[in-house]
Order: sequence, then C-alpha cells, then structure tokens
Amino acid sequence: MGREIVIGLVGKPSSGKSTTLNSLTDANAKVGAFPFTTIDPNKATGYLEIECACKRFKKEDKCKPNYGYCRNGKRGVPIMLLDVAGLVPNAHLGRGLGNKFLSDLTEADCLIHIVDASGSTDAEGKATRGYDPLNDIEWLQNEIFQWILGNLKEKWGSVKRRHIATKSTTLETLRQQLGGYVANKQLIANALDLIPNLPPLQDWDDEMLEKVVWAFMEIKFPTVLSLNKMDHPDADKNVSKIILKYPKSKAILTSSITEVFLRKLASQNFIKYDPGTEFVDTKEDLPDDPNLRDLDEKLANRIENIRDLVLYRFGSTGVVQLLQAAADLLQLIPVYPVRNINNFTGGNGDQVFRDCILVKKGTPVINVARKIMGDVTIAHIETIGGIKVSEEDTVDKNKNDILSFKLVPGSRT
Ligand SMILES: Nc1nc2c(ncn2[C@@H]2O[C@H](COP(=O)(O)OP(=O)(O)OP(=O)(O)O)[C@@H](O)[C@H]2O)c(=O)[nH]1
Ligand SMILES: [Mg+2]
Repeated sequence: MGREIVIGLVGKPSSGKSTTLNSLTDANAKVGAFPFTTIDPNKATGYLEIECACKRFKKEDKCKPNYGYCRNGKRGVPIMLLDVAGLVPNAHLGRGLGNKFLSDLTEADCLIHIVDASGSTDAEGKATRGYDPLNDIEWLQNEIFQWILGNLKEKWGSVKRRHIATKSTTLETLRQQLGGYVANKQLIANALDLIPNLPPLQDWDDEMLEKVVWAFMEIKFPTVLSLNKMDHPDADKNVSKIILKYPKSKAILTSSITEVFLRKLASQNFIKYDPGTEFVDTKEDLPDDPNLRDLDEKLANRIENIRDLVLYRFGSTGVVQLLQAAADLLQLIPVYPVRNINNFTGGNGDQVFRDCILVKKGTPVINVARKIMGDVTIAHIETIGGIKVSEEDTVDKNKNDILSFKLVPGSRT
C-alpha cells in the first residue's frame, strides 16, 4: 500500500489547532486555554466532502461506502489530519518544543496554518488583547525555512565534496539530503523547476541555497491559512489586513469552536445541522420533528448568537471549506476502484462505489493500482465502458477516476 495523504495543522500555541482537529473529526484532542496543551501529535481521520461518482450515474440510492459516508451524492472521503504541538518564534533553535515539533511535520503533504485572527493571544500563545496576527504568518514560515536550511547547511561542505567526487546530478544529491522530509524525486524536481537558470549544485552560494529551500517549501508544504476565532469581535479588522497583505494565499475564515459546539448539539438532538452550511434548525423551526429536543432559554440564545455572529455573516463555520481548500491545493482527485466496471459494484451485491481513495491529479493509473493492490501483477486496467487504459495514462477530474484492475491469475499472494 502507498502512503496516505496527510494534512498537517500548524500554528502557534492556543491558535485552535486541536479545536480544529476536533471540529473535523471524531477525535477528542485535548483543548486548553494555555499554550502547549498538545505535546505529542494527534492524528485523526477527517472527511473531505466531494461530489460522489454515484451522482454522475444517478445511483445515489445504491451508494454504500466502506469508509466514510455518502448522503445523496455528497460523499465524505477519509483523509488523515495531523495536529502538532504549537510552534513559537525561534523554534528552529529549540525554543518551545522546537525541533521535535518540526520533525513531526515531515510526513505532511500540505499544511493548514491556524491563525488566531482575534489577536487575543501573543506570539507564544499567551492571552493578551490587540496582538497583530499578521506577524504570525511571516515568522511561522520563516521557522520552517530556517529549520530546513539549518539542517542542510550543517553538512553542506561534505555534501558538496561528495557531490563532486561521485559526479552526481543536482537532483540525486538533493534527493539524498531532502528525502528525509518525505519528498520523492518528482517533488524535488518540481521544486528545482521553480528556479530559472539553476546553476549546478557545486556552484551554489548561500543565496542560491536559500532560494532552493524556499522553492522546496513551496512544493513540499503548500499552505492554506485558516483565519480562526472569527466569532471574536476583533477578528474582522485583522482578517482584512491579512488578506490585503497576502492576496495570493488561500485563506478561509473559520470558527472551529462553533463547529465543535454545533456538532455536539446535533449529536444530542438539540438541533439539526448540516456541517459546512449555515443551516441550523431547532425545535422551534421544526416543531413536527419528533427527534428534536426542546431548548432552554440559555441554549436558544446561544444558538441565536451563533447564527448572527458566525453563520449568517460568513455563510458557515468554515471548517468543511478549509479541508476542501487544502484538497484543492494538493489537486486531489477521488478515484473509485471497482471490481465490476459495468455496474461499479465490488463484485457481489448491488452496492456501488464501495471504495474511494484520494490521489494527486496526474498520477499514472499504474501507481493508483500499486497503492490499492500492493505488489501484484496487473494484467490490464479498465475504465468506464470497459475501455482499457494504458498504465502510464493519468488520473484527472472525471477521467480515469473509475478503475478496475484485472490481475494475472494467481498473482495475488
Ligand atoms: N473564540 C474562539 N476560541 C477558540 C476557537 N478555537 C479555539 N478556541 C479557543 O482557543 C484556546 C486554544 O485552543 P486549542 O485548540 O487547544 O489550541 P492549540 O492550537 O491546539 O494549542 P496548543 O495545543 O497549546 O498548541 C481554547 O481555549 C479554545 O477554546 C474559535 O474558533 N473561537
Ligand atoms: Mg493543541
């Protein structure tokens, strides 16, 4: 089986990383008003909402995922989320939980930077008022940069000598040095492609090495900004500032604490809530719904506040969109392996599209096969209509995304 896609949640202490994790998963990560509540990384499965293939073929009533869910063609596909300890300025020198935190990040394919947009915590996560969160975006990027740069520079002299002695290519040498960040050759090649007229590695000066590290970060850690704590009255002005300063960054306004609260109320049958939307219904709205419980005045007021401060103003709590933004950044495509390419079932029964995995756009179908089937001998691969697909053909949106792998008899061990 291939590696799973992992989305890392990063940010300073108390920005709301664990709350965001909890809002997107069934996890129960410890949340606290004090910095460094989280020390060991929490991993949990979130659900990326996509339009399921069952809708394309009008088979919604037969869609029963093995993992995740599908409701009327809206499918939640499992995706791994990683919540790490808070990062503070100079973490790369070992401050806070420093390098440990940074190493926990290596397996992430992209990052969600949780920014406390309310300005109610300082750079170290301690309670304050009027802090400018604009600072956090810059120093956090810089910490990751300094960490990678520092690791490279530490042994650069000998790396360069060996590079020359073994007559390696720039790509080969960098692959050895950066492979530890869970980066394959293709990823490193893509990073190097970002630098026009790249000189050979033995001629790099400090400035060129820095350029290479920035390029590597851009490809290894594409980042979505989560401007969190939007329910706070000071958040608005900070958000405008951040968006003005970083117009090219993908930024999503979130209130993860609100999402956690709404999901909890929904599970206790106090409200009907469709995550990712602005729709919350209470017994007052749906008096005929036998499952809904009555609210006391305090709870009713809180819900009214949430509607006014978050849902009607921003359209939702933002967390579902946050995951979608990260998936877009990674260009993830849902791929459905099926046994029977004609009716999309798993071979027996009439339930369709039982499995779905997320792969990057442009992945060759043979890599998808390896990821799903492991080390078996594939005779050929088919897509919709039973049409044969060549092994190098790639996956794209609505193209080669429904696949059936035909094995050479007896090849499965
Ligand atoms: N107002 C508001 N508070 C929030 C929101 N999200 C989190 N908080 C609060 O912020 C504090 C820190 O939340 P955590 O989720 O523990 O933060 P963290 O980033 O995981 O912190 P560390 O584990 O210490 O790095 C808690 O008191 C949360 O209740 C939000 O959307 N709005
Ligand atoms: Mg935490």
